[in-house]
Amino acid sequence: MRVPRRALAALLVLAAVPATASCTAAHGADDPRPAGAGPAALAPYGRILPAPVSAHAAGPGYAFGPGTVVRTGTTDDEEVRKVGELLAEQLRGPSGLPVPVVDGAEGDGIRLRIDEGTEGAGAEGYRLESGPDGVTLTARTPAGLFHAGQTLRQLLPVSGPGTVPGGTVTDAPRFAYRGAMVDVARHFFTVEQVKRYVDQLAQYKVNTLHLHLTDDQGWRLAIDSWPKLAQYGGGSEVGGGPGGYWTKDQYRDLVAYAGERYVDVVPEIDMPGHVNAAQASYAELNCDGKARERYTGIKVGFSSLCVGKERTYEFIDQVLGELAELTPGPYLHIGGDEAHSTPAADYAAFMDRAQEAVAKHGKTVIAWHQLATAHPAPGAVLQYWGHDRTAAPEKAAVAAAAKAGHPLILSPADRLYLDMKYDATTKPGLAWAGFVPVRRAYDWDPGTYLAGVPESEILGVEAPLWTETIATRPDLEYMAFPRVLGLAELGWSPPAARDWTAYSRRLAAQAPRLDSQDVNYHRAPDVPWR
Ligand code: IFG
Repeated sequence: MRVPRRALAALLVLAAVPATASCTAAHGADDPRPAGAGPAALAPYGRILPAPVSAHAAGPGYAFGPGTVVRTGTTDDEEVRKVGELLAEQLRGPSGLPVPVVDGAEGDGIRLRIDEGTEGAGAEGYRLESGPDGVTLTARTPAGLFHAGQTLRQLLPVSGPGTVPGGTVTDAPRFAYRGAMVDVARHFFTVEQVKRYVDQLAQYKVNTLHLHLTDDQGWRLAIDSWPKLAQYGGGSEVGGGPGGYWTKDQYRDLVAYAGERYVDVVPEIDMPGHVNAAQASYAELNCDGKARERYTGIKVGFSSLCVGKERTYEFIDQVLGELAELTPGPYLHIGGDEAHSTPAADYAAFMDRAQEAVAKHGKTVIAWHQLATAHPAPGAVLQYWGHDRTAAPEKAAVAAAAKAGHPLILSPADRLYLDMKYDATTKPGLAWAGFVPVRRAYDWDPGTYLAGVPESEILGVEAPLWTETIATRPDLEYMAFPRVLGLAELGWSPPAARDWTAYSRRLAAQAPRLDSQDVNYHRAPDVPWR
């Protein structure tokens, strides 16, 4: 009886994989060392991060070399062509090869295809098939093709030409919202510095950048109707440095750059607390009619907009209106945290009107979870930043809000706050939520994290990076990497792939790539770096 070729090929692959490993995690398929001999090099399909739904090495691969072209197919879909151009650009750099982009779907090379029928791909997933004549990336959407391209990058050597091993990856994300936040208010960062973070995040399929634009220490985005907010309120920062701000054109440029990498920008104007920079810029925003001094310390909770003044609501309406025009994505974040100087009843009344303003400008609210103590508007999303020591009633109020139809973004401070020190030796960072080593940031399950909150009520996860103590790109990268790769896995990979030992090996295998990109990551002792 002749064994069909495909079945034989499948048998060969399975035979090569240790009995314990499933096809999903085909890492170690050709592991040359006896089990337990320490972390040997992972096979290419076994070191994709975030771990895909399924990856199978099989058959001969594709020689990526001087003749390689990217084919964006016959579709006249301009967006597909842009994905192809960006992928080609991302491949040219490390390989030094020309990698031209050509029309015409047929022929050798890297082929990008939109196929509505791509099994199980959803809005962001894809299929990748590699064989002797090339690599075919198939997805239902351009976003899926972009993500397929990021996986392809990891199947190639970090630099130079190489072979994409033969095989297939089928993949789709677990959560829709996979975010990272940068606080540009405590310390100012330039658009170029944030673009670099976007490049690194998009490489690991993170799809949301939350920008904390305003706080007590700085207002970082120009607002036409209130020009002194940025001109004066942006003129300092924690520690008394010069601060800075982004013009609208600079902000538009960042939003477009992120969008090309399928990263949505969620801008945050924190209110009614965390508003000293605004109240230093305009006396009329203070109940006593006196402008505040600019603040360069790191205390929180001392400022509050004047809830009883109508001018306050004109202010937030005009600011949110201008921000909505700059925001292609669905969300505006209105903060709502640490309003310790706003009486509870005033806070609720204020947040009612702030949420009306967001809806009036056609956007959906995201707010820190304290909004659950007031009246979250229909569809408002709550961002939970509690931790293991958060009181049970507070957790219960968040769970109740989730049950009442408010999706949650999980940002546990003692898991995902990237400004938390790794350990006592970490120079930058804070420690109010405890130390967060790499394993602690990864080794938890968002699907079961909050009692009474099923996975269906979890929109996703986000890792905030607050910058009270972080003022430079090297420090930002040191705190964010490698922990933000854990965020990427938690947000994307199937629950079955969540295993610290396996993940730590995938993470270690990213070191050559991070080194080649000059990322200043923390070589944490709990990761088996080579
Ligand atoms: N909590 C404050 C942040 C920042 C943070 C530093 C939130 C929502 C502590 N609010 O986190 O402004 O100061 O770790």
